[in-house]
Amino acid sequence: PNFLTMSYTERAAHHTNQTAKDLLTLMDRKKTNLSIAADVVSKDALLKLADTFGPYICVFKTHIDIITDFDEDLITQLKALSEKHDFLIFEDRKFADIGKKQNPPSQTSSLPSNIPPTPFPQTGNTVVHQYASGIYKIASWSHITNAHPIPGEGIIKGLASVGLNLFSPTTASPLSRGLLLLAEMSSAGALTTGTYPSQAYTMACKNRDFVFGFIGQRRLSSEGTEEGDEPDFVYLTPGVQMASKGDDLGQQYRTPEEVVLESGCDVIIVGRGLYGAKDSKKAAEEYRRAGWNAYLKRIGM
Ligand code: BMP
Repeated sequence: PNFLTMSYTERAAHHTNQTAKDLLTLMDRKKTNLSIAADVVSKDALLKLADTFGPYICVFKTHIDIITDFDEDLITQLKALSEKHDFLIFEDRKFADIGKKQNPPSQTSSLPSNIPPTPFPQTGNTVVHQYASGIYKIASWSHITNAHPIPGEGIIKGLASVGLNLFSPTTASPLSRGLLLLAEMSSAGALTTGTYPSQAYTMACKNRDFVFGFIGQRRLSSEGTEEGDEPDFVYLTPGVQMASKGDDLGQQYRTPEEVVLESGCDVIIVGRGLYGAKDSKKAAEEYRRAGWNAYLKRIGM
């Protein structure tokens, strides 16, 4: 199948991960492939961005650790806005640590009886805790998160042991989360070159229940996979702006057309181009329309 010329909704049927299906159908339903990179440092500012840009976006991308006055109420309100405006939340955590212990010791027998069992696998290591625990408890609220493939496949296994085993506390239904691998970065001098993206691709192919796509600059080829057997992935692409080519710290920008039409990516992630604009709604509509028209052109509509 040629996924490049297929609609997002048609592609949803080629995914098993529920978050992937939700995202792809949401995009067509809401006619948007725009995501905002909400890089602000206060709770109020973050919620304001979610409410202002919510009607125009499919994904609200956070860096929750830059919020100075983070509290649990922020998460409650952000979840409510995600339902109100129909968008998914993506915590851009860029996990990069180990996922599984080399030789998991048998821990249950050695635990003192006053320590309650942890809700997640005892064999998981650093990323398991970073995803499930701490102050932010990312897995409990973020539909999507991402990881660098640099530590090897164990990082995916560790994160999946959390993200695929969560249940809604209210309805008890499964909350299957989704993971993106960072295949390429937008910044100048990034080390994601050579065989790095294709190795990320291979890791993703082996873990399609959880990994449904990439953060990258272009759709990756499927060299090595048998014809007719090619899997689909969703590509979310940062480094998008229409008015500027870059910043003074190495960010490199491309336009929505270059990203969606020429490079075959799916979601444009825009930060300063949106929240830095004088007229938020005008900018949101311009980026939404540019991204959407590029998609329609690509699928021949
Ligand atoms: P801006 O559009 O303001 O340059 O923001 C880009 C956003 O995308 C930031 O949140 C950054 O963390 C993220 N990002 C990136 O710029 N390049 C990458 O390769 C990967 C990213 O996640």
